[in-house]
Amino acid sequence: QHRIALYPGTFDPMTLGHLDILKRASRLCDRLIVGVAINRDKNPLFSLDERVEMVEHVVKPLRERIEVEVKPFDGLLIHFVEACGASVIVRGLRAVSDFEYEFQMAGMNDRLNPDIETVFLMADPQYQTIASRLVKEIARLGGDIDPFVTPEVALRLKDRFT
Ligand code: COD
Repeated sequence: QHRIALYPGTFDPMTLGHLDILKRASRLCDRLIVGVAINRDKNPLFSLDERVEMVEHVVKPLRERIEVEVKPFDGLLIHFVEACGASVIVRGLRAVSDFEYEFQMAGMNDRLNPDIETVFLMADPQYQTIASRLVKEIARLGGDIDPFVTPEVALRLKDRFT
């Protein structure tokens, strides 16, 4: 059976926490699609194109082992999952604070399509506290972001704030 998993997110920008989840997910499926959400509500710092480019760069090494695709999406997640032919949604869990939001989303998506399973993965402890929101704040205030993102993403953040 050819199992397709979808890892959706805003990825504004993709961090080492996201990458760790991606690596773990790549061991659980035959094909992995990273869905980059337009997410107008979150008012992203990086444009959709920039976010897709950064994800493309980050996933390159994974392609030696598994088929990885990066696709932008708008609208309802479950419709996108169906259009991709995926059977699994991958989400990352950090602390308890993530749980309520993730629990609700997984529950609602299950109501919308019970044949699609949401799977939660935990990042390695060294990446668990990394959040795109805080990385952007640190970059904006001139702090060192190198431990939290890939060099490519770090460059873009530094560019954006100088
Ligand atoms: N360690 C582990 N996991 C992490 C880390 C970390 N350091 N950082 C982030 N993650 C996880 C997040 O918990 C999340 O699961 C995933 O990585 C992506 O994170 P983000 O922040 O980039 O993405 P989100 O949470 O903004 O993505 C939300 C969606 C865009 C998926 C959601 O809003 C959505 O589905 N939108 C489409 C509209 C829709 O269908 N709405 C109805 C939903 S029921």
